[in-house]
Amino acid sequence: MKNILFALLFLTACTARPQVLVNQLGHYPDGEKIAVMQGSYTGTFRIVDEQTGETVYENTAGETFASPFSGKRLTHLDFTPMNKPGTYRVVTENGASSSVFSIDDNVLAPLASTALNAFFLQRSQPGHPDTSVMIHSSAVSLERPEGTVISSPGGWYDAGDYNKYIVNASYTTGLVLAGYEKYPGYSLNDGILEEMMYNLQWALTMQDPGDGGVYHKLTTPSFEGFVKPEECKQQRYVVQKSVTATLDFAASMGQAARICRQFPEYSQTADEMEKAAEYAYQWALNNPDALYNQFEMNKQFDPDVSTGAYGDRSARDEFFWASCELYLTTGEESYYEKMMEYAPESFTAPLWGNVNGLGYFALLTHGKATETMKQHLISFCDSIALKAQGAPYASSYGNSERDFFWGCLSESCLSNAISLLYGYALNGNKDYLDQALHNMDYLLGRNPLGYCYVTGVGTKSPVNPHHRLAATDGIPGPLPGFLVGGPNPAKQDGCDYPSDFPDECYLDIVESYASNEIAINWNATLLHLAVALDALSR
Ligand code: 9MR
Ligand code: 9MR
Repeated sequence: MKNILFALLFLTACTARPQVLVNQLGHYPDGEKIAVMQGSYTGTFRIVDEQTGETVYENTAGETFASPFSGKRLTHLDFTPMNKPGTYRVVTENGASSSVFSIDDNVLAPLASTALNAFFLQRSQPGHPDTSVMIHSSAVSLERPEGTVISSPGGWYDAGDYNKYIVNASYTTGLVLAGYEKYPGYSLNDGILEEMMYNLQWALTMQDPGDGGVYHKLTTPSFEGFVKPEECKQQRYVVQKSVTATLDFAASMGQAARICRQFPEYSQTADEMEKAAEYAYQWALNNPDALYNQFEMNKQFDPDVSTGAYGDRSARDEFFWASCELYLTTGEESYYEKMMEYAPESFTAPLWGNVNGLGYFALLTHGKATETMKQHLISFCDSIALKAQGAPYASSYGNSERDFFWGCLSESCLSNAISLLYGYALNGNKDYLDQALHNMDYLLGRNPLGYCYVTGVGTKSPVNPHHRLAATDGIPGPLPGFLVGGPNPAKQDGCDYPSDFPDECYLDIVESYASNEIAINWNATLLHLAVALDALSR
Protein backbone atom coordinates (compact mmCIF):
# COMPACT_ATOMS: atom_id res chain seq x y z
CA MET A 1 0.00 0.00 0.00
CA LYS A 2 2.75 2.39 0.97
CA ASN A 3 4.47 1.61 -2.30
CA ILE A 4 1.35 2.33 -4.28
CA LEU A 5 0.92 5.66 -2.52
CA PHE A 6 4.49 6.53 -3.22
CA ALA A 7 4.10 5.57 -6.86
CA LEU A 8 0.98 7.72 -7.11
CA LEU A 9 2.73 10.68 -5.54
CA PHE A 10 5.64 10.18 -7.87
CA LEU A 11 3.36 10.02 -10.91
CA THR A 12 1.56 13.22 -9.90
CA ALA A 13 4.87 14.93 -9.46
CA CYS A 14 5.92 13.76 -12.93
CA THR A 15 2.81 14.98 -14.70
CA ALA A 16 2.90 18.32 -12.94
CA ARG A 17 6.44 18.89 -14.06
CA PRO A 18 6.90 21.14 -17.09
CA GLN A 19 7.98 19.41 -20.23
CA VAL A 20 10.80 20.34 -22.54
CA LEU A 21 9.48 19.99 -26.08
CA VAL A 22 11.88 18.83 -28.77
CA ASN A 23 11.93 17.41 -32.26
CA GLN A 24 11.74 13.77 -31.15
CA LEU A 25 13.90 12.54 -34.00
CA GLY A 26 16.51 15.22 -33.62
CA HIS A 27 18.80 17.54 -35.52
CA TYR A 28 21.54 17.65 -38.12
CA PRO A 29 24.89 18.60 -36.56
CA ASP A 30 25.06 21.94 -38.38
CA GLY A 31 21.42 22.94 -37.95
CA GLU A 32 19.86 25.34 -35.46
CA LYS A 33 18.75 23.44 -32.37
CA ILE A 34 16.06 24.82 -30.13
CA ALA A 35 14.11 23.09 -27.39
CA VAL A 36 11.02 24.79 -25.94
CA MET A 37 10.32 24.59 -22.25
CA GLN A 38 6.79 25.00 -20.94
CA GLY A 39 6.62 27.98 -18.58
CA SER A 40 8.83 30.97 -17.79
CA TYR A 41 12.33 29.94 -16.92
CA THR A 42 15.58 31.81 -16.40
CA GLY A 43 17.89 29.09 -15.04
CA THR A 44 20.39 26.91 -16.85
CA PHE A 45 19.87 23.79 -18.91
CA ARG A 46 22.13 20.94 -19.88
CA ILE A 47 22.41 18.52 -22.79
CA VAL A 48 23.03 15.10 -21.29
CA ASP A 49 24.47 12.20 -23.25
CA GLU A 50 21.97 9.35 -23.00
CA GLN A 51 24.70 6.67 -23.13
CA THR A 52 27.26 8.04 -20.69
CA GLY A 53 25.09 10.30 -18.53
CA GLU A 54 27.64 13.06 -19.03
CA THR A 55 26.77 16.69 -19.58
CA VAL A 56 28.07 17.68 -23.01
CA TYR A 57 26.71 21.22 -23.20
CA GLU A 58 25.36 23.80 -20.80
CA ASN A 59 23.77 27.20 -21.30
CA THR A 60 21.28 29.57 -19.73
CA ALA A 61 17.68 29.71 -20.92
CA GLY A 62 16.80 32.15 -23.68
CA GLU A 63 13.77 34.35 -24.19
CA THR A 64 10.26 33.58 -22.93
CA PHE A 65 7.24 34.03 -25.22
CA ALA A 66 3.48 33.67 -24.82
CA SER A 67 1.21 31.51 -26.95
CA PRO A 68 -1.14 33.77 -28.94
CA PHE A 69 -3.95 31.29 -28.23
CA SER A 70 -3.60 29.97 -24.69
CA GLY A 71 -1.32 32.65 -23.25
CA LYS A 72 0.89 29.85 -21.92
CA ARG A 73 4.52 30.86 -21.40
CA LEU A 74 7.24 29.12 -23.37
CA THR A 75 10.99 29.48 -22.97
CA HIS A 76 13.55 28.82 -25.67
CA LEU A 77 16.56 26.65 -24.86
CA ASP A 78 19.05 27.09 -27.69
CA PHE A 79 21.83 24.54 -28.07
CA THR A 80 22.81 25.20 -31.67
CA PRO A 81 26.59 25.04 -30.93
CA MET A 82 26.24 21.42 -29.71
CA ASN A 83 27.11 19.52 -32.88
CA LYS A 84 28.60 16.20 -31.74
CA PRO A 85 26.62 13.20 -33.03
CA GLY A 86 24.93 11.11 -30.34
CA THR A 87 21.69 10.62 -28.42
CA TYR A 88 20.74 13.19 -25.83
CA ARG A 89 18.17 14.66 -23.52
CA VAL A 90 17.64 18.29 -22.47
CA VAL A 91 17.54 18.65 -18.66
CA THR A 92 16.88 21.82 -16.67
CA GLU A 93 18.03 22.83 -13.19
CA ASN A 94 14.51 22.54 -11.86
CA GLY A 95 14.13 18.96 -13.01
CA ALA A 96 12.31 19.31 -16.34
CA SER A 97 13.46 17.06 -19.09
CA SER A 98 12.84 16.30 -22.77
CA SER A 99 12.45 13.01 -24.54
CA VAL A 100 15.53 11.45 -26.10
CA PHE A 101 16.63 12.73 -29.53
CA SER A 102 19.65 12.42 -31.80
CA ILE A 103 22.17 14.66 -33.36
CA ASP A 104 23.10 12.83 -36.50
CA ASP A 105 24.22 13.32 -40.12
CA ASN A 106 21.30 11.19 -41.32
CA VAL A 107 18.72 12.19 -38.77
CA LEU A 108 15.75 12.45 -41.17
CA ALA A 109 16.69 9.51 -43.41
CA PRO A 110 14.56 7.02 -41.42
CA LEU A 111 11.62 9.42 -41.66
CA ALA A 112 11.94 9.53 -45.44
CA SER A 113 12.06 5.72 -45.55
CA THR A 114 9.03 5.19 -43.36
CA ALA A 115 7.05 7.88 -45.22
CA LEU A 116 7.78 6.06 -48.49
CA ASN A 117 6.94 2.67 -47.03
CA ALA A 118 3.56 4.04 -45.92
CA PHE A 119 2.58 4.32 -49.60
CA PHE A 120 3.35 0.64 -50.04
CA LEU A 121 1.19 -0.16 -47.01
CA GLN A 122 -1.59 1.99 -48.47
CA ARG A 123 -1.79 -0.02 -51.70
CA SER A 124 -5.31 -1.30 -52.35
CA GLN A 125 -5.80 -4.81 -51.01
CA PRO A 126 -7.09 -8.06 -52.59
CA GLY A 127 -10.46 -7.25 -51.00
CA HIS A 128 -10.76 -4.49 -53.61
CA PRO A 129 -9.67 -6.06 -56.93
CA ASP A 130 -11.58 -3.31 -58.80
CA THR A 131 -11.88 -5.53 -61.83
CA SER A 132 -15.62 -4.90 -62.15
CA VAL A 133 -16.17 -1.24 -61.59
CA MET A 134 -19.36 0.30 -62.98
CA ILE A 135 -19.70 3.43 -65.08
CA HIS A 136 -21.87 5.74 -62.96
CA SER A 137 -24.78 7.47 -64.68
CA SER A 138 -22.83 10.75 -64.44
CA ALA A 139 -19.97 9.26 -66.46
CA VAL A 140 -21.63 7.67 -69.46
CA SER A 141 -20.36 8.03 -73.02
CA LEU A 142 -21.41 6.55 -76.34
CA GLU A 143 -19.05 3.60 -76.01
CA ARG A 144 -19.64 3.22 -72.30
CA PRO A 145 -23.35 3.39 -71.46
CA GLU A 146 -24.57 3.33 -67.87
CA GLY A 147 -23.69 0.15 -66.05
CA THR A 148 -20.77 -0.75 -68.34
CA VAL A 149 -18.22 -2.67 -66.33
CA ILE A 150 -14.58 -1.64 -66.55
CA SER A 151 -11.40 -2.78 -64.83
CA SER A 152 -9.42 -0.27 -62.77
CA PRO A 153 -7.22 -2.31 -60.44
CA GLY A 154 -4.34 -1.26 -58.21
CA GLY A 155 -3.39 2.12 -56.85
CA TRP A 156 -3.43 3.34 -53.27
CA TYR A 157 -6.43 4.00 -51.10
CA ASP A 158 -6.80 7.75 -50.67
CA ALA A 159 -6.73 7.97 -46.91
CA GLY A 160 -8.62 6.45 -43.99
CA ASP A 161 -11.27 5.44 -46.53
CA TYR A 162 -11.01 2.90 -49.35
CA ASN A 163 -11.77 5.10 -52.36
CA LYS A 164 -9.38 6.27 -55.08
CA TYR A 165 -9.57 9.88 -56.24
CA ILE A 166 -7.71 11.22 -59.29
CA VAL A 167 -7.32 14.83 -58.11
CA ASN A 168 -5.61 13.81 -54.91
CA ALA A 169 -3.66 10.91 -56.42
CA SER A 170 -2.21 13.11 -59.17
CA TYR A 171 -1.29 15.82 -56.72
CA THR A 172 0.45 13.16 -54.62
CA THR A 173 2.57 11.59 -57.35
CA GLY A 174 3.21 15.06 -58.77
CA LEU A 175 4.60 16.44 -55.54
CA VAL A 176 6.66 13.35 -54.74
CA LEU A 177 8.14 13.22 -58.25
CA ALA A 178 8.91 16.95 -58.05
CA GLY A 179 11.23 15.97 -55.20
CA TYR A 180 12.58 13.10 -57.25
CA GLU A 181 13.55 15.52 -60.02
CA LYS A 182 14.91 18.16 -57.66
CA TYR A 183 17.12 15.84 -55.61
CA PRO A 184 18.56 13.45 -58.19
CA GLY A 185 20.69 10.67 -56.80
CA TYR A 186 18.94 10.64 -53.41
CA SER A 187 19.33 7.15 -51.97
CA LEU A 188 15.60 6.35 -51.97
CA ASN A 189 14.90 7.60 -55.48
CA ASP A 190 14.62 4.20 -57.19
CA GLY A 191 12.08 3.02 -54.63
CA ILE A 192 10.23 6.32 -54.85
CA LEU A 193 9.87 6.09 -58.63
CA GLU A 194 8.70 2.48 -58.42
CA GLU A 195 6.05 3.30 -55.82
CA MET A 196 4.76 6.36 -57.72
CA MET A 197 4.61 4.27 -60.91
CA TYR A 198 2.40 1.80 -59.06
CA ASN A 199 -0.25 4.47 -58.65
CA LEU A 200 0.25 6.05 -62.07
CA GLN A 201 -0.44 2.66 -63.66
CA TRP A 202 -3.80 2.69 -61.91
CA ALA A 203 -4.46 6.28 -62.95
CA LEU A 204 -4.03 5.29 -66.62
CA THR A 205 -7.10 3.03 -66.28
CA MET A 206 -9.18 6.04 -65.20
CA GLN A 207 -9.01 7.69 -68.63
CA ASP A 208 -11.96 7.20 -70.96
CA PRO A 209 -10.29 5.74 -74.06
CA GLY A 210 -13.14 7.18 -76.16
CA ASP A 211 -12.37 10.86 -75.58
CA GLY A 212 -9.40 11.32 -73.22
CA GLY A 213 -11.42 12.64 -70.26
CA VAL A 214 -10.56 11.29 -66.84
CA TYR A 215 -13.06 10.05 -64.25
CA HIS A 216 -13.00 12.16 -61.12
CA LYS A 217 -12.90 9.16 -58.80
CA LEU A 218 -13.44 5.47 -58.24
CA THR A 219 -15.74 5.14 -55.26
CA THR A 220 -18.56 3.47 -53.43
CA PRO A 221 -21.71 5.63 -53.20
CA SER A 222 -21.16 6.17 -49.47
CA PHE A 223 -18.21 5.53 -47.16
CA GLU A 224 -17.82 1.94 -46.01
CA GLY A 225 -17.91 1.27 -42.28
CA PHE A 226 -14.78 0.40 -40.33
CA VAL A 227 -14.53 -3.05 -41.90
CA LYS A 228 -11.73 -4.95 -43.61
CA PRO A 229 -11.40 -4.54 -47.40
CA GLU A 230 -12.70 -8.07 -47.99
CA GLU A 231 -15.81 -7.31 -45.94
CA CYS A 232 -16.79 -4.35 -48.14
CA LYS A 233 -19.92 -5.11 -50.15
CA GLN A 234 -20.92 -1.89 -51.94
CA GLN A 235 -20.60 -1.65 -55.72
CA ARG A 236 -17.73 0.60 -56.83
CA TYR A 237 -18.23 3.17 -59.60
CA VAL A 238 -16.22 5.56 -61.70
CA VAL A 239 -17.90 8.95 -61.50
CA GLN A 240 -18.15 11.98 -63.83
CA LYS A 241 -15.19 13.09 -65.90
CA SER A 242 -14.04 16.44 -64.52
CA VAL A 243 -11.74 19.13 -65.86
CA THR A 244 -9.71 19.25 -62.64
CA ALA A 245 -9.12 15.49 -62.50
CA THR A 246 -8.31 15.46 -66.21
CA LEU A 247 -5.77 18.29 -65.95
CA ASP A 248 -4.15 16.93 -62.77
CA PHE A 249 -3.88 13.62 -64.60
CA ALA A 250 -2.36 15.36 -67.64
CA ALA A 251 0.16 17.16 -65.45
CA SER A 252 1.31 14.17 -63.44
CA MET A 253 1.36 11.82 -66.46
CA GLY A 254 3.32 14.38 -68.45
CA GLN A 255 5.81 14.72 -65.63
CA ALA A 256 6.11 10.95 -65.16
CA ALA A 257 6.62 10.44 -68.90
CA ARG A 258 9.55 12.87 -68.80
CA ILE A 259 11.11 11.00 -65.89
CA CYS A 260 10.52 7.55 -67.39
CA ARG A 261 12.09 8.66 -70.64
CA GLN A 262 15.51 8.48 -68.92
CA PHE A 263 15.21 4.72 -68.41
CA PRO A 264 15.30 2.32 -71.37
CA GLU A 265 13.16 -0.20 -69.51
CA TYR A 266 10.41 2.44 -69.12
CA SER A 267 10.52 3.86 -72.65
CA GLN A 268 7.27 2.21 -73.74
CA THR A 269 5.55 3.39 -70.56
CA ALA A 270 6.88 6.88 -71.21
CA ASP A 271 5.26 6.86 -74.67
CA GLU A 272 2.00 5.62 -73.25
CA MET A 273 1.98 8.23 -70.48
CA GLU A 274 2.85 11.12 -72.74
CA LYS A 275 0.10 10.16 -75.16
CA ALA A 276 -2.41 9.81 -72.31
CA ALA A 277 -1.38 13.19 -70.91
CA GLU A 278 -1.80 15.03 -74.20
CA TYR A 279 -5.11 13.29 -74.90
CA ALA A 280 -6.37 14.35 -71.47
CA TYR A 281 -5.21 17.93 -71.99
CA GLN A 282 -7.17 18.11 -75.26
CA TRP A 283 -10.31 16.94 -73.47
CA ALA A 284 -9.81 19.67 -70.86
CA LEU A 285 -9.47 22.33 -73.56
CA ASN A 286 -12.82 21.16 -74.98
CA ASN A 287 -14.50 20.90 -71.55
CA PRO A 288 -13.09 23.79 -69.51
CA ASP A 289 -16.24 24.14 -67.41
CA ALA A 290 -16.64 20.50 -66.37
CA LEU A 291 -15.98 21.23 -62.70
CA TYR A 292 -16.88 18.56 -60.19
CA ASN A 293 -19.75 19.66 -57.99
CA GLN A 294 -21.03 16.68 -56.04
CA PHE A 295 -24.10 18.47 -54.75
CA GLU A 296 -25.27 19.40 -58.26
CA MET A 297 -24.33 15.99 -59.61
CA ASN A 298 -26.50 14.24 -57.05
CA LYS A 299 -29.54 16.25 -58.15
CA GLN A 300 -29.14 14.84 -61.64
CA PHE A 301 -27.73 11.36 -61.28
CA ASP A 302 -28.19 8.18 -59.27
CA PRO A 303 -27.07 6.60 -57.08
CA ASP A 304 -26.11 9.62 -54.97
CA VAL A 305 -22.46 9.82 -54.07
CA SER A 306 -21.42 11.13 -50.65
CA THR A 307 -17.73 10.24 -50.45
CA GLY A 308 -14.78 12.67 -50.67
CA ALA A 309 -15.64 15.39 -53.18
CA TYR A 310 -12.30 16.98 -54.01
CA GLY A 311 -14.45 19.61 -55.68
CA ASP A 312 -13.21 22.90 -57.06
CA ARG A 313 -14.56 26.21 -58.26
CA SER A 314 -11.76 27.00 -60.68
CA ALA A 315 -9.51 24.99 -62.98
CA ARG A 316 -7.07 27.85 -63.65
CA ASP A 317 -4.38 26.41 -61.41
CA GLU A 318 -4.84 22.93 -62.91
CA PHE A 319 -4.50 24.47 -66.41
CA PHE A 320 -1.32 26.18 -65.28
CA TRP A 321 0.28 23.08 -63.76
CA ALA A 322 -0.63 20.82 -66.71
CA SER A 323 0.64 23.40 -69.21
CA CYS A 324 3.94 23.71 -67.32
CA GLU A 325 4.54 19.96 -67.21
CA LEU A 326 3.56 19.37 -70.82
CA TYR A 327 5.65 22.29 -72.01
CA LEU A 328 8.67 20.85 -70.19
CA THR A 329 8.01 17.35 -71.51
CA THR A 330 7.19 18.15 -75.14
CA GLY A 331 8.82 21.55 -75.65
CA GLU A 332 5.77 22.62 -77.62
CA GLU A 333 4.99 26.30 -77.96
CA SER A 334 1.23 25.81 -77.54
CA TYR A 335 1.73 24.62 -73.96
CA TYR A 336 4.05 27.54 -73.27
CA GLU A 337 1.37 29.95 -74.41
CA LYS A 338 -1.26 28.35 -72.19
CA MET A 339 1.18 28.35 -69.30
CA MET A 340 1.64 32.11 -69.65
CA GLU A 341 -2.09 32.62 -70.10
CA TYR A 342 -2.78 30.88 -66.79
CA ALA A 343 0.29 32.09 -64.88
CA PRO A 344 -0.85 33.22 -61.42
CA GLU A 345 -0.37 36.60 -59.77
CA SER A 346 1.54 35.27 -56.81
CA PHE A 347 3.08 32.12 -55.42
CA THR A 348 1.02 29.91 -53.12
CA ALA A 349 2.27 26.72 -51.47
CA PRO A 350 0.79 23.71 -53.25
CA LEU A 351 -2.17 21.73 -51.95
CA TRP A 352 -4.64 19.41 -53.66
CA GLY A 353 -7.07 22.27 -54.30
CA ASN A 354 -4.46 24.71 -55.59
CA VAL A 355 -1.71 23.19 -57.68
CA ASN A 356 -0.11 26.40 -59.00
CA GLY A 357 2.89 25.73 -56.77
CA LEU A 358 3.58 22.45 -58.57
CA GLY A 359 3.85 24.38 -61.83
CA TYR A 360 6.39 26.74 -60.28
CA PHE A 361 8.37 23.80 -58.88
CA ALA A 362 8.60 22.09 -62.27
CA LEU A 363 9.69 25.28 -64.04
CA LEU A 364 12.24 26.12 -61.34
CA THR A 365 13.84 22.67 -61.39
CA HIS A 366 14.21 22.86 -65.16
CA GLY A 367 15.46 26.45 -65.24
CA LYS A 368 12.35 27.72 -67.02
CA ALA A 369 10.73 29.96 -64.40
CA THR A 370 10.32 33.58 -65.46
CA GLU A 371 11.86 36.41 -63.41
CA THR A 372 8.37 37.36 -62.25
CA MET A 373 7.72 33.83 -61.01
CA LYS A 374 11.03 33.84 -59.15
CA GLN A 375 10.07 37.11 -57.49
CA HIS A 376 6.71 35.65 -56.50
CA LEU A 377 8.44 32.75 -54.77
CA ILE A 378 10.96 34.93 -52.97
CA SER A 379 8.29 37.27 -51.62
CA PHE A 380 6.36 34.24 -50.42
CA CYS A 381 9.46 32.86 -48.66
CA ASP A 382 10.23 36.24 -47.07
CA SER A 383 6.69 36.50 -45.74
CA ILE A 384 6.92 33.02 -44.22
CA ALA A 385 10.36 33.63 -42.71
CA LEU A 386 9.03 36.81 -41.09
CA LYS A 387 6.44 34.80 -39.18
CA ALA A 388 9.19 32.97 -37.30
CA GLN A 389 10.22 36.12 -35.45
CA GLY A 390 9.20 35.88 -31.81
CA ALA A 391 7.40 32.59 -32.43
CA PRO A 392 6.77 30.72 -29.16
CA TYR A 393 7.47 27.32 -30.73
CA ALA A 394 10.36 28.76 -32.76
CA SER A 395 8.64 28.04 -36.06
CA SER A 396 7.01 30.17 -38.77
CA TYR A 397 4.09 27.77 -38.60
CA GLY A 398 1.56 27.72 -35.79
CA ASN A 399 1.27 31.37 -34.82
CA SER A 400 -1.99 32.28 -36.50
CA GLU A 401 -5.47 30.83 -36.22
CA ARG A 402 -5.43 30.39 -40.00
CA ASP A 403 -2.64 27.83 -39.64
CA PHE A 404 -5.09 25.29 -38.23
CA PHE A 405 -7.62 23.51 -40.45
CA TRP A 406 -8.32 20.06 -41.86
CA GLY A 407 -4.97 18.65 -43.02
CA CYS A 408 -3.03 21.73 -41.89
CA LEU A 409 0.15 19.97 -40.84
CA SER A 410 0.66 18.94 -44.43
CA GLU A 411 -1.06 21.74 -46.27
CA SER A 412 0.46 24.60 -44.30
CA CYS A 413 3.34 23.49 -42.08
CA LEU A 414 5.03 21.13 -44.55
CA SER A 415 3.91 22.65 -47.82
CA ASN A 416 5.34 26.01 -46.74
CA ALA A 417 8.59 24.31 -45.73
CA ILE A 418 8.89 22.60 -49.12
CA SER A 419 8.29 25.95 -50.83
CA LEU A 420 10.99 27.59 -48.67
CA LEU A 421 13.46 25.04 -50.02
CA TYR A 422 12.69 26.02 -53.61
CA GLY A 423 13.40 29.59 -52.54
CA TYR A 424 16.62 28.44 -50.89
CA ALA A 425 17.71 26.77 -54.14
CA LEU A 426 17.03 30.04 -55.94
CA ASN A 427 18.85 32.61 -53.82
CA GLY A 428 20.77 30.59 -51.21
CA ASN A 429 19.16 32.43 -48.28
CA LYS A 430 20.11 30.14 -45.37
CA ASP A 431 17.19 31.44 -43.30
CA TYR A 432 14.80 29.63 -45.65
CA LEU A 433 16.55 26.32 -44.96
CA ASP A 434 16.55 27.02 -41.22
CA GLN A 435 12.84 27.83 -41.26
CA ALA A 436 12.05 24.68 -43.21
CA LEU A 437 13.87 22.69 -40.51
CA HIS A 438 11.99 24.57 -37.78
CA ASN A 439 8.66 23.61 -39.37
CA MET A 440 9.83 20.01 -39.31
CA ASP A 441 10.78 20.46 -35.63
CA TYR A 442 7.24 21.67 -34.96
CA LEU A 443 5.78 18.65 -36.72
CA LEU A 444 8.00 16.17 -34.90
CA GLY A 445 7.31 17.30 -31.36
CA ARG A 446 8.13 20.94 -30.66
CA ASN A 447 4.46 21.92 -30.45
CA PRO A 448 1.86 22.58 -27.72
CA LEU A 449 0.77 18.97 -27.29
CA GLY A 450 4.26 17.52 -27.62
CA TYR A 451 3.08 15.15 -30.34
CA CYS A 452 5.31 13.81 -33.05
CA TYR A 453 2.51 13.75 -35.62
CA VAL A 454 3.81 10.79 -37.66
CA THR A 455 2.74 7.26 -36.67
CA GLY A 456 5.49 4.97 -35.42
CA VAL A 457 8.01 7.81 -35.14
CA GLY A 458 9.34 9.55 -32.01
CA THR A 459 8.33 8.99 -28.39
CA LYS A 460 4.76 10.31 -28.43
CA SER A 461 2.93 9.80 -31.70
CA PRO A 462 -0.63 9.01 -32.85
CA VAL A 463 -1.78 5.45 -32.14
CA ASN A 464 -5.45 5.61 -33.19
CA PRO A 465 -5.60 7.33 -36.57
CA HIS A 466 -8.82 7.40 -38.60
CA HIS A 467 -7.55 4.68 -40.91
CA ARG A 468 -9.73 1.73 -41.88
CA LEU A 469 -6.78 -0.43 -42.94
CA ALA A 470 -5.00 -0.01 -39.61
CA ALA A 471 -8.14 -0.21 -37.48
CA THR A 472 -9.32 -3.50 -38.99
CA ASP A 473 -6.07 -5.44 -39.43
CA GLY A 474 -6.39 -7.19 -36.07
CA ILE A 475 -3.04 -5.84 -34.93
CA PRO A 476 -3.04 -3.23 -32.16
CA GLY A 477 -1.57 0.13 -33.04
CA PRO A 478 -1.28 2.14 -36.24
CA LEU A 479 0.51 1.37 -39.48
CA PRO A 480 3.82 3.25 -39.39
CA GLY A 481 4.98 6.24 -41.38
CA PHE A 482 1.70 8.15 -41.73
CA LEU A 483 1.26 11.87 -41.08
CA VAL A 484 -2.09 12.76 -39.48
CA GLY A 485 -4.18 15.81 -40.39
CA GLY A 486 -3.45 17.69 -37.18
CA PRO A 487 -5.12 20.31 -34.94
CA ASN A 488 -8.35 21.57 -36.48
CA PRO A 489 -10.62 23.92 -34.52
CA ALA A 490 -13.46 23.40 -37.03
CA LYS A 491 -14.03 19.95 -35.46
CA GLN A 492 -16.23 18.76 -38.38
CA ASP A 493 -16.27 15.25 -36.87
CA GLY A 494 -18.24 16.42 -33.83
CA CYS A 495 -15.82 14.72 -31.46
CA ASP A 496 -15.38 15.95 -27.91
CA TYR A 497 -12.04 17.77 -27.94
CA PRO A 498 -10.38 18.63 -24.63
CA SER A 499 -9.34 22.09 -25.82
CA ASP A 500 -10.62 25.01 -27.88
CA PHE A 501 -7.22 26.52 -28.56
CA PRO A 502 -6.67 26.14 -32.33
CA ASP A 503 -3.26 24.54 -31.91
CA GLU A 504 -4.56 22.04 -29.35
CA CYS A 505 -7.71 20.85 -31.17
CA TYR A 506 -6.29 17.45 -31.85
CA LEU A 507 -7.59 14.12 -30.66
CA ASP A 508 -5.87 10.77 -31.06
CA ILE A 509 -9.03 8.71 -31.43
CA VAL A 510 -10.23 6.73 -34.44
CA GLU A 511 -13.47 8.74 -34.68
CA SER A 512 -11.66 12.03 -35.20
CA TYR A 513 -11.50 12.22 -38.98
CA ALA A 514 -11.16 16.00 -38.89
CA SER A 515 -7.89 15.91 -36.92
CA ASN A 516 -6.59 12.35 -36.97
CA GLU A 517 -7.08 10.91 -40.45
CA ILE A 518 -4.14 9.96 -42.66
CA ALA A 519 -3.97 10.66 -46.42
CA ILE A 520 -1.68 10.08 -49.39
CA ASN A 521 -1.39 13.79 -50.22
CA TRP A 522 -0.30 14.52 -46.66
CA ASN A 523 2.30 11.79 -46.84
CA ALA A 524 3.50 13.24 -50.12
CA THR A 525 4.50 16.45 -48.34
CA LEU A 526 6.14 14.43 -45.57
CA LEU A 527 8.14 12.34 -48.01
CA HIS A 528 9.16 15.26 -50.22
CA LEU A 529 10.25 17.38 -47.27
CA ALA A 530 12.13 14.60 -45.48
CA VAL A 531 14.01 13.77 -48.70
CA ALA A 532 14.75 17.44 -49.35
CA LEU A 533 16.03 18.23 -45.86
CA ASP A 534 18.06 15.05 -45.75
CA ALA A 535 19.59 15.72 -49.16
CA LEU A 536 20.39 19.36 -48.28
CA SER A 537 21.67 18.87 -44.74
CA ARG A 538 24.32 16.22 -45.29
O1 9MR B 1 -14.10 7.86 -43.02
C1 9MR B 1 -14.47 9.04 -43.73
C2 9MR B 1 -13.25 9.87 -43.99
O2 9MR B 1 -12.36 9.20 -44.85
C3 9MR B 1 -13.62 11.24 -44.54
O3 9MR B 1 -12.50 12.09 -44.58
C4 9MR B 1 -14.70 11.87 -43.68
C5 9MR B 1 -15.18 13.19 -44.23
O4 9MR B 1 -15.71 13.06 -45.50
O5 9MR B 1 -15.80 11.02 -43.54
C6 9MR B 1 -15.49 9.79 -42.93
O6 9MR B 1 -16.64 9.00 -42.88
C7 9MR B 1 -17.60 9.40 -41.92
C8 9MR B 1 -18.83 9.96 -42.60
O7 9MR B 1 -18.53 11.14 -43.29
C9 9MR B 1 -19.92 10.21 -41.60
N1 9MR B 1 -20.21 9.02 -40.85
C10 9MR B 1 -19.03 8.50 -40.11
C11 9MR B 1 -17.92 8.19 -41.06
C12 9MR B 1 -16.69 7.74 -40.28
O8 9MR B 1 -16.87 6.53 -39.69
O1 9MR C 1 -8.08 16.81 -47.51
C1 9MR C 1 -9.45 17.13 -47.69
C2 9MR C 1 -9.74 18.43 -46.97
O2 9MR C 1 -9.04 19.49 -47.59
C3 9MR C 1 -11.24 18.71 -46.97
O3 9MR C 1 -11.48 19.85 -46.17
C4 9MR C 1 -11.97 17.50 -46.45
C5 9MR C 1 -13.47 17.67 -46.42
O4 9MR C 1 -13.99 17.76 -47.69
O5 9MR C 1 -11.67 16.37 -47.22
C6 9MR C 1 -10.31 16.00 -47.17
O6 9MR C 1 -10.10 14.90 -47.98
C7 9MR C 1 -10.67 13.67 -47.56
C8 9MR C 1 -11.42 13.12 -48.76
O7 9MR C 1 -12.51 13.94 -49.05
C9 9MR C 1 -11.86 11.68 -48.55
N1 9MR C 1 -10.78 10.85 -48.13
C10 9MR C 1 -10.14 11.34 -46.91
C11 9MR C 1 -9.55 12.71 -47.16
C12 9MR C 1 -8.76 13.19 -45.95
O8 9MR C 1 -9.56 13.50 -44.87
